[in-house]
Amino acid sequence: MKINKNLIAESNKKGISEHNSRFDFLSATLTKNGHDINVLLQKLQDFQVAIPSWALGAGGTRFGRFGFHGEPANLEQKIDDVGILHSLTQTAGAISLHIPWDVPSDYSAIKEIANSHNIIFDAVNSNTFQDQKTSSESYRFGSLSNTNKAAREQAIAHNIEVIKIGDKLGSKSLTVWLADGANFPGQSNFQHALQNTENSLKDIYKTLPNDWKLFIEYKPYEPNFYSTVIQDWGTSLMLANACGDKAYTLVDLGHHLPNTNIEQIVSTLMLKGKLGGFHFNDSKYGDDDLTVGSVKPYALFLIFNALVYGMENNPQNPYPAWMIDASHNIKDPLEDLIQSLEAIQEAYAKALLVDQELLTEAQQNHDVVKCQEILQDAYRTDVRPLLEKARLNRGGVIHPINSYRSLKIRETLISERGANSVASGL
Ligand SMILES: [Mn+2]
Repeated sequence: MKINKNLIAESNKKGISEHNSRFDFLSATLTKNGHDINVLLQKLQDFQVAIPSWALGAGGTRFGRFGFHGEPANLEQKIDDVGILHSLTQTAGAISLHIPWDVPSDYSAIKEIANSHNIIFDAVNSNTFQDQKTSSESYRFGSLSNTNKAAREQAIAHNIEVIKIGDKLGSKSLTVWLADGANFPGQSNFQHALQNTENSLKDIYKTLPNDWKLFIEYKPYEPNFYSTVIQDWGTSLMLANACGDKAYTLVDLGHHLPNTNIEQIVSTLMLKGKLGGFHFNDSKYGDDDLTVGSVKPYALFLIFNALVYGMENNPQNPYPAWMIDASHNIKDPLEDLIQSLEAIQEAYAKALLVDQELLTEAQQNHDVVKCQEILQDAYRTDVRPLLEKARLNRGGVIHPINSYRSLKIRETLISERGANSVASGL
């Protein structure tokens, strides 16, 4: 299914006059407060978030999975789904592939489909957290950290293969997330596990093309519950530094213990020029992978405030690769992703409204009350008309969820693909 310009225009007819009056009011208020509306709009229009190929079908828990009708059954259909998201929101201009779930059979055909949707290939993701039918070694006791050299070599070779696949598609980065760790005290020698991981990452890094980046993700627990080898940002940063200039830390919002100050982590990494990638989701307890902004929108805003500060003040840090990393257990995955994209843009827009000069002045004067006022004044602004305008300017819709429903997109996908199609890899 493809959404053409006529459908978009038709869909926008209903809400346009209300949008105009809401936008005019916000635009006048922000202009009066010294903001340049066109600069804000351009930044929002340029902000694109990659959609991971595994988020387009229903996820599941270790207890089971409730499928969603009309799921994309192959890579072509997954790219089509991101195309739908991008047509409506104009914010999802990239797809992040998971290997081996999404290995293309015909590269030029796949590139053509993506091109027709104006979608590029973002970071490729390797998988050493489950065994493949064809593999000779098992990852039951780890991959890059495994005490068994043959298992480590298999995991290294897989990552190198993923780089080659990504290179053929135009990807420029590899994300490594390791499930390696231990379930019980005494099971693993921490030092050996870390040293093996460092050596393995260096072997992968050696094969990285010059214009590529390596993103090293961390996570404190799960699927191993006593320890993980790359448990936190400090360990990830150490490994990235050991590899070299093209290696970076990747922050996933759900990969922290409850109440961790993620905005401070972001600031530290950007100061050191080492924040490479960023995975959005939300959580109440752990790596819950819930819709972005559904539980802690103010925390997301504070993180974006640190990101915006870093993007404006840290030329030593490359522009981060943004991706949603969530799982959709009960919602329509496409509706869930639309809500996440909206929450990301909203937090970004609000962070752009923070008067950084005024904040610095208040910080230097130790005016703690004023500091809080500046942040919360930005946070309390209803920026949704700004998001609507940014979407309209790029050819998207005013209200993505409303349009998704009124255009009967899920119904069309079900009639095209069948009610029982299951997303590959899940
Ligand atoms: Mn992640």
